[in-house]
Amino acid sequence: MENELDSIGFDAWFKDQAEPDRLAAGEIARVVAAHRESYTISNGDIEVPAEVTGRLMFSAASPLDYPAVGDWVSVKYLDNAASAIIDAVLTRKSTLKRKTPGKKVDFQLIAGNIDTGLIVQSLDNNYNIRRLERYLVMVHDTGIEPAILLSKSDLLSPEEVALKVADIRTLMPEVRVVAFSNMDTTGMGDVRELLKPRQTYCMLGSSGVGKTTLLNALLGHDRFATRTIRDKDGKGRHTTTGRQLIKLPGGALLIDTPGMRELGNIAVEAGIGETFSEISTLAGQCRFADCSHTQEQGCAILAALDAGEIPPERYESFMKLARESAFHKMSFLEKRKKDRAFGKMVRTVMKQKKNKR
Ligand SMILES: Nc1nc2c(ncn2[C@@H]2O[C@H](COP(=O)(O)OP(=O)(O)OP(=O)(O)O)[C@@H](O)[C@H]2O)c(=O)[nH]1
Ligand SMILES: [Mg+2]
Ligand SMILES: [Zn+2]
Repeated sequence: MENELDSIGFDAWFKDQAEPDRLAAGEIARVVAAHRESYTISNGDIEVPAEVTGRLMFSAASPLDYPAVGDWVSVKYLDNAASAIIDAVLTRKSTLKRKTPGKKVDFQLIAGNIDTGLIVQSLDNNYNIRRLERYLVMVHDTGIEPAILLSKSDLLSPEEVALKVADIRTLMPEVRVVAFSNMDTTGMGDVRELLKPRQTYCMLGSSGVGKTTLLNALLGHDRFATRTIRDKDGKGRHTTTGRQLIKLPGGALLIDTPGMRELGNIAVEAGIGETFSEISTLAGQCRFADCSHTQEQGCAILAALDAGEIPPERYESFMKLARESAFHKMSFLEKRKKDRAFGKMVRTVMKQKKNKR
């Protein structure tokens, strides 16, 4: 039994979280699909439908207390193991979440226990460095390792692809970047090499970038529905609706998710620091510890901006995310006041920069 759990990512760390007698009884499983109100769980051998106990529902204080795809759970099997009930979610190694769209600061759970977040962007009109930064912040914030997959390389010349990859490597030198095509299979070897057995990966990215097409390609057959040619622009529609964890032939565990329309404002701090590491390092050198990096004398970030060491767009997106992050810790009234004042400040700084040049 335990060996089968290992094959779907169970390791010593999770073993420590599980009650030994539940483990010995074969009552530990992984959530491999999350539907609206039910789940599919797997023990590495069989998959069965499952629901949560009333007690778990009752004691849940937030959506984060419910099981998500990727979670390890303790279960009781029913009807000769034809179905199961989930009574507890084991402590997560990592929690991939995003703020729900809208004003309220609520989180939506995307997946649990992800080792690597695969940020997928297509190299056509979906390619956008600023959006990439947002995804990176989201992934970094949860302590998950990010990797960037650039799909649809067949739509660009090899030179154009190389330029875009080089751009990203300059801005984010510590993140792995792979360009590939599901159509002409360029780079598929690199993608496969990235995916290690028993490690859990989650694909994140806008609708239509080719996440499910990649999953099918890695599986070697068209198991899951992708957007059809006729529905080419597929406005506002997601082809994938649920979240599923699939074991690939090489032994890696891959979660496909529906494309995200917007990331919402992300209330994060650690993630910003890592994604903008060159800027946050400078922040430590500002004269004032509470420097807002907008007007202070002795601000190391403004100095670097002036010296052209930080591109203005990068400064702007750092400030925007930092502001959103601080914003969510404030009350509504504070927010309204701050938002206007701060927006004005950043605009003034940018204007001064432009006038100088
Ligand atoms: N040219 C080209 N088209 C691709 C590639 N990969 C996927 N596509 C096409 O892009 C469209 C969208 O692909 P999907 O795999 O359904 O996209 P998705 O990211 O899963 O979208 P959602 O499930 O809505 O989030 C389909 O028409 C695919 O055939 C690629 O590498 N090159
Ligand atoms: Mg899909
Ligand atoms: Zn500063």
